[in-house]
Amino acid sequence: MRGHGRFLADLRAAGVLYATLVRSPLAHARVVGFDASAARSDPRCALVLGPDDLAERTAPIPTAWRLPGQPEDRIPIAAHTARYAGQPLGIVVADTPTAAEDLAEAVRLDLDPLPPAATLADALAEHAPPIVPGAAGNEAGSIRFGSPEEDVAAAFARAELVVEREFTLPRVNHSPLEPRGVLAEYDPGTGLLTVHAGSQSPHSMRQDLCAVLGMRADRVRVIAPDIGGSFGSKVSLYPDEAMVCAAAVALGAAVRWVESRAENFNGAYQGRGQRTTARLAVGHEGRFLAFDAHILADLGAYATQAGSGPHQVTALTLQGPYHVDAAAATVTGVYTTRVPTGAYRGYGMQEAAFIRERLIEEAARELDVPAVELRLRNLIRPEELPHTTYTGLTYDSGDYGAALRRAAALAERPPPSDPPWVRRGTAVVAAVEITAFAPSALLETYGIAWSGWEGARLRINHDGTVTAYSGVIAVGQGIETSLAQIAAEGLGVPLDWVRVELGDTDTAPHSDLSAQASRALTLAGGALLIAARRLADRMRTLAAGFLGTDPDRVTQQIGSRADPSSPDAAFHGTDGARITWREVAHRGYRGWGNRKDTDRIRLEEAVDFDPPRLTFAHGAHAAEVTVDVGTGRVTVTGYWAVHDSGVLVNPLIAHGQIAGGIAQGLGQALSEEARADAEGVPVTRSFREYTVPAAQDVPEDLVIEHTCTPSTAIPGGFKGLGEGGTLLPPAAVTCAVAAAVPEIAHTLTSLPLTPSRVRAALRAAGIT
Ligand code: SMO
Repeated sequence: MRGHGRFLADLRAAGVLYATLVRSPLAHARVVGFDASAARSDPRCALVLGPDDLAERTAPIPTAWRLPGQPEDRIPIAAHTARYAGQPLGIVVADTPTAAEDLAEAVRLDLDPLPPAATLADALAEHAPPIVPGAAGNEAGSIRFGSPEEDVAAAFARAELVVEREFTLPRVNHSPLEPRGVLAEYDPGTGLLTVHAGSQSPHSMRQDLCAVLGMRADRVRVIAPDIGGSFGSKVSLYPDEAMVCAAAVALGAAVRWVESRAENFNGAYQGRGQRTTARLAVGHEGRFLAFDAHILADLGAYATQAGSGPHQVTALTLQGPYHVDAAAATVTGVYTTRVPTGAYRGYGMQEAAFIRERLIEEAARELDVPAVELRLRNLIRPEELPHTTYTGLTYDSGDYGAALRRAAALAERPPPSDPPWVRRGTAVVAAVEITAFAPSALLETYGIAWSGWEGARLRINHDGTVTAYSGVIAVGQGIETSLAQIAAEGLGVPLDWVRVELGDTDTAPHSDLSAQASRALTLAGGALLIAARRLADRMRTLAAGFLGTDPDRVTQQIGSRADPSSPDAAFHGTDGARITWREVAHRGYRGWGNRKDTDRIRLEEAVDFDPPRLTFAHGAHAAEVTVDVGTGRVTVTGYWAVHDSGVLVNPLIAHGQIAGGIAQGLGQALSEEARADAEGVPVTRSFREYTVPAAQDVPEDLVIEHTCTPSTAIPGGFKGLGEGGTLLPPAAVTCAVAAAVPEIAHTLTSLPLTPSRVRAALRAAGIT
């Protein structure tokens, strides 16, 4: 950590102006007036755009992935009705950040309050206020995945035990270290809009910006600088970001906006937000017969780019790593007057794991069999792969039992003697993870309006150094290093000779989904590996020509030094003849040598890679917890994770990714909940009210191990792991609490397990 990163607020721009958003303080209101006359007459003011001005300059954001029956209702930049507290209604631009804040406060909003519907229950109530004008109610359509109704009914009819629960998974904030931000510069001379943005997906942002601003794609360039975390919160264009760009165009100047932490709490989209009724049917000898679920998804005030996507993934992945005779789930989207929800690391799979593993743990308790034993009995075995689930996912490779047995073995330790007010319990849970989200044709079948392929552009420079371009971006996940490793290993050059350039729509290969859905390393890395192997072949062929021998008689020595002028990296022919990598590059650039491929003189490859199918990572987590029955406080005293992400490129980064994911998952298990009052106004607006895990909340001796079943779909055998760590902590911790205090196990269906919630359950059970 050297402090040399360049984040949005670090970027320099000549004559930059500063923006502040004017946001609705109410959850639901008609905007009757937006009086900016005081602000506009202030000499520090450069520009104010209210709803009417924005209506002239912008179109709504195009949405994607709608549910069947979901009304056409796009997110406006110009809002004449506020549908959530914190919704941006206008923008003020001034010569300093302080002036912009002062002048934004001077804008007089005249709001005509409408009744809020802050919760799923409120939004679905009989006389609920309509949130989407013209829609029949606040339901936003439904979709069902899985087995035919009669198969599910038959499986439940055969059951010896049915476990049914209602699960509540609250909204959470992503809490990236760096909030959102945009630096937009418009050059009236060239008509070019250059946007630096904390975006997970610069190409999609450009596409949406073009639609919103009515601009040509060749006139809009989006660049993602270093980004301090995102976790799904920066995947789509936001209205406030679009307003900053519209202001830059209007002014013909550079405008910067850096989101405050308070804004991030109520203006950035949230994650999760689901109420689900789910059942598990268990047959003879504890065989799982069927899962089914009905998911109510809290979409918030608008359907975002992801919209109901995460909840659909919950439905798609409910079955997890287990055999069943039938499985089905229905998702119903519901509008509420709260900030929209969207993608969050784990993308519906954490929710699915929580629901499934809780049902299994409850079944084990009711059957009085060890839960690990029940899981092992029902896991899909390695020799049964590939296996297609009832929702049409084809698991490619893995050994689910090996991971579960290993996690269980790691967690086995003699219990210490606890004081009488402490209960201790352990649980082991499992999940399969969709990774490498592609191929494009599969996305098309799900009605997703993006492509899944990734490109790579790889160039050997005249001095033998290497430049790699990719459309994925860096959000702190170390992807530059992992991609450099893939290129270096594929070419046979030292790592330090490779520079990786990411996230610039002018230079990067096209990428719609970019760094989302545990896909950057697998797909961009897969493309890069293909490009590197091709270039390595061309270098060898060139070298053979210079050495006067056949390519297959040439051996390549990898330089050991971090110095591109080092003579170590060389091709050896027969009879001791040799030529350095650098010299081959140098001559190659000049078109020297006996070259048959004169149409390809440049030492550059561009590869597009659309994999044949999804690839599935998997894992098992074990948690040991103590429950203080006096205070209700849950402490995680041990945590063991076994992951399989195929071939690991950089084990240290893999460890960090899984560890970070576990920490984030523990937060959702124990403390995180984005709450609003009855009027729908957020009450968690800072880290005082919204508790993310601190160092002392994560076990110091966190154990992370890896097993390896290579992907059969991705060159290199890589599988994704960006989200894997977050999938299981809520399930593991909650099941461990259930094991510690079986008297309250049946009530453990809602997160987070705060002391007050646990104590209420303990009290209801007569324990405290
Ligand atoms: S939740 Mo992610 O950025 O796929």
